[in-house]
Amino acid sequence: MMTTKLDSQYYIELEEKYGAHNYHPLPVVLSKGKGVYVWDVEGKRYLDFLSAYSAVNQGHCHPEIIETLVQQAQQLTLTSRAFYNNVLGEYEQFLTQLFGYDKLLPINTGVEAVETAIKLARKWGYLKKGIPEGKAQIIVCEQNFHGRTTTVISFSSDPTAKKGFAPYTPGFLSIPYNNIEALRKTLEEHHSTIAGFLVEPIQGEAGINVPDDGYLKAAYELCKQYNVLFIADEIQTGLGRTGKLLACDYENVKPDVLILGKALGGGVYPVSAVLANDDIMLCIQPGEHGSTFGGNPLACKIAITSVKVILNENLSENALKMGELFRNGLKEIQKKTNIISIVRGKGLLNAIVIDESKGKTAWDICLKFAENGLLAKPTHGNIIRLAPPLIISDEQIQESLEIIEKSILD
Ligand code: IF1
Repeated sequence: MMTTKLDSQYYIELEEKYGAHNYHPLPVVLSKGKGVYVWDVEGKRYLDFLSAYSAVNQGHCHPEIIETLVQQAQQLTLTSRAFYNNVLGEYEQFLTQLFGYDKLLPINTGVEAVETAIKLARKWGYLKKGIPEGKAQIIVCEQNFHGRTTTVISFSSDPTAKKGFAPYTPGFLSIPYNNIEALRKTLEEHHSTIAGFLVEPIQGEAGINVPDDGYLKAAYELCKQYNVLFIADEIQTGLGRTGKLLACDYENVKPDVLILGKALGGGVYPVSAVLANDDIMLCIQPGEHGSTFGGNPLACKIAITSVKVILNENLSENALKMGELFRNGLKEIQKKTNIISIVRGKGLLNAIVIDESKGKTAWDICLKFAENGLLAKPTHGNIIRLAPPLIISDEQIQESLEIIEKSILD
């Protein structure tokens, strides 16, 4: 019989030996999830404050989503787009009507949806805006995170994600985030060749970087002025996470191109999508873009249920309320210590910035959190992202605050 301690160690060593070393996980081996909780192989329970980077907004193994998965898996899972299937159209109708767009393009992972949006913007630039062939540019923001393909890392400012993977894809202009003047200047100078402005409504990887109120609206209006597509990457901020269905809703901005992913798959399946009106979406014609798995009936059914759960359970509203409660609690803890230099976020997308000069690293604190029953992960060294499933209750928020306080003051 192995001791329980050896159990975790066994799985960790297995991954270390046989898996590529492209991640550095916290030393916790999970084997079960339900709602806001996950359990490790020793049976220890944790509050999940990462939610698979916001892919599990509905909570782990949501019964309706699992039921949908099982039902559809027994009917039909994959046809490819060589044929029609009886779920894709209804899914497209549901999501386009919900968000108010003419069309949806279904794809699988977040970065594929970002790639889709880039291709769409370039095509629109040539066909509709009249940009000379090969000259289209897209404005992006410094500290962005949009995924890991060669094109997308080409405009990353994170050396870890980018260095050593050259040559890079040209056609991107990087400007400071949350800086309207920088956007205005770049548009003034280059507008005739600019097809789109790609932006995260809140920068996730950058450490939950919330822009000033009015930034998105002003950026959108500048885009209109210069006939440039406003492309919102709501892969992480979308579907209730920030306290509204979309983070752009805070400023009544309707992106020309909306990118969704993560929680669209309810934490059980990779599902992503790009939404736009006909004038833009129909620039892509049959054969010009696609994917084997995009729009498969299993994905579509899961996505319908995943979004319905967010709507029916009022998860945006809950994220707003619980987020308020949570940040207030964090600010109370902050008063008792000099370790937390900043508390920030919106809805349930939050972060604390750790002053590591006080002797504890963010990594050490996350290990302490885990020991005390809460899982979170540092980003950019000294920032800890705190983003539980949106179904979290009042009591569970209190429970999390107690763990955080105990771990930090210890
Ligand atoms: C990893 C970060 C989060 C995203 C936005 C597109 C994608 C992501 C706004 C790509 C993905 C993930 C991927 C994950 C880590 C994670 C992350 F810390 F790196 F930045 F969430 F904050 N747009 N974000 O956040 O989506 O292709 O992965 O489905 O390990 O790379 P994907």
